[in-house]
Amino acid sequence: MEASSLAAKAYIGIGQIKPLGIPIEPAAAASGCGTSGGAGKASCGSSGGPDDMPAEIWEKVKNHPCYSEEAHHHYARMHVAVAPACNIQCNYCNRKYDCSNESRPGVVSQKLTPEQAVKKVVAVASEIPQMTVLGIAGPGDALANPKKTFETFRMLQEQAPDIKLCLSTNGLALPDYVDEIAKYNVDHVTITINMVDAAVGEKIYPWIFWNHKRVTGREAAQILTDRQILGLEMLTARGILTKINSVLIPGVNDEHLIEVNRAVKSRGAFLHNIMPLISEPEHGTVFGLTGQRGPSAQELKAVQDACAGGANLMRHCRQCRADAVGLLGEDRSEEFTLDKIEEMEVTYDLDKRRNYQAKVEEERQAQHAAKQAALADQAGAVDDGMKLLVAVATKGGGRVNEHFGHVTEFQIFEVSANEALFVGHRRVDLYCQGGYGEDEQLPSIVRAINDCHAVLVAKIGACPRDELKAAGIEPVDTYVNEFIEKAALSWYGDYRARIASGEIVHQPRGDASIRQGAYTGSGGEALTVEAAA
Ligand code: CLF
Ligand code: SF4
Repeated sequence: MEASSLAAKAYIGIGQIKPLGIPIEPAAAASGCGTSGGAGKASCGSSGGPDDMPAEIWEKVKNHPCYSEEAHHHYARMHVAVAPACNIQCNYCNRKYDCSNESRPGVVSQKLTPEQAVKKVVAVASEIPQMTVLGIAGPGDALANPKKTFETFRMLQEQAPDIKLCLSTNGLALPDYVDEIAKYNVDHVTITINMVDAAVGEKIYPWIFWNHKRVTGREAAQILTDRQILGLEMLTARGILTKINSVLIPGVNDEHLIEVNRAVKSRGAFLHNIMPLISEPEHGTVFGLTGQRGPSAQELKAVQDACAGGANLMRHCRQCRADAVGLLGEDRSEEFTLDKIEEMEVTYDLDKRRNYQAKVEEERQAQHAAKQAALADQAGAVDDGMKLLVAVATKGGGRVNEHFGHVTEFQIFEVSANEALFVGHRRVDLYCQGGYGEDEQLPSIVRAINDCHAVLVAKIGACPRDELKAAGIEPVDTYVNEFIEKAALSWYGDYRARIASGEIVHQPRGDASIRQGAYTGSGGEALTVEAAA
């Protein structure tokens, strides 16, 4: 079909994408970091801290797991699936499944009424005191279901006033609801913007529903992009933080996303989240059925890197489902099904939540200070520009503290002589199942981190160690419980020393594949299938 044949013509390979280098005009009325932080200030995005942004912005992002990379290790979010209908069609979506704005196709949801949703949020907030954000992210479009969306926000504000409100939208209806969004104190809005050019858009969107009729082709894409940009400008003018999600579709919008990044930065977007297309035939989407592939890990990184200097990037997104509960990268939704909630004794104790979060904040500050002190020891090395990727096994606390066999997700750091930067994560299937290593999982784990020179772990068995070595990835278990950045820098220094002594010869690495399909980490089983409207 059209999408795949066009894909073949327009493909942009790794290395062909160049950094922007184009001056960005700041938005006049913007309040997000994208403008106040200075053009391209790398620290003023999801990886920024209180010193990188105005105090009122830091207040909004410091405990939002998606808007602050650091916060996502400590604070949880939840979604309630109150918005089944959609007003557009994306070629990567099959609404029998979930909304690809914020969730992967193939993982299904339990549709809730606003009353059920609020009950669920209060129950979760009582059990998980570090749950700080409620998002409405499908399974359709939050603003194509305005009554249910805003009724949920209204009731929740009355019952749990400390929870931040967040919504995700395709943007078509956004300009009509900006006042309502402001009225309910929704501080964070995600708009999925995959293009700012209707010629690109018509390859992604077959139709939109607009002014009571279906509009197709380039006209549909033009209306959609105009509405998205208008909505973004209106939110920025009201000081509401915005995050732009873009699905990277190789051959369709890969190079174009650099233009999208520039366009949204100039309109005050706080963050840009470039996510890989997830596309399999069994999802039943147009792209899945026409063989449109998703990007490799290096293709995704190439586009993200090419956007350096534009809107700040989010790199810790987990493309979570529309009923996700818990920390990013874990899913506790199974613990909070409606029947289980009915049996729970729920006490919403605001003081208890505040006290708990104050302790989380203390621990976070202590970790931050300890990490800075550890990094100070590493400063001063001569940087010749060589950058390497390392995969890290961690179960939290910012340390190398997980066994290789227990990893469901590696964190990836890009290391140079004096910097170790988080650049993403890679999902893998558990190697250790029921106490034994599953050797058939090893090739897929190697493929997921094949662009890395080393994997830092707390412990690793002989078999995976040999297999990794054979693949050219160095297993490293000498930094147990060290802070990740310090360990990565220290390994890098050692690696350079071994090259200099002739012990090893440096070899560039290849590409890695992004794992497709549903997350199989902590308890994320599919819920009831609910076909959306
Ligand atoms: Fe949910 Fe989205 Fe709000 Fe976060 S998710 S509505 S901003 S609370 Fe977060 Fe999930 Fe990525 Fe979305 S990790 S898919 S960016
Ligand atoms: Fe699907 Fe979301 Fe696109 Fe609507 S906006 S078609 S629900 S991915």
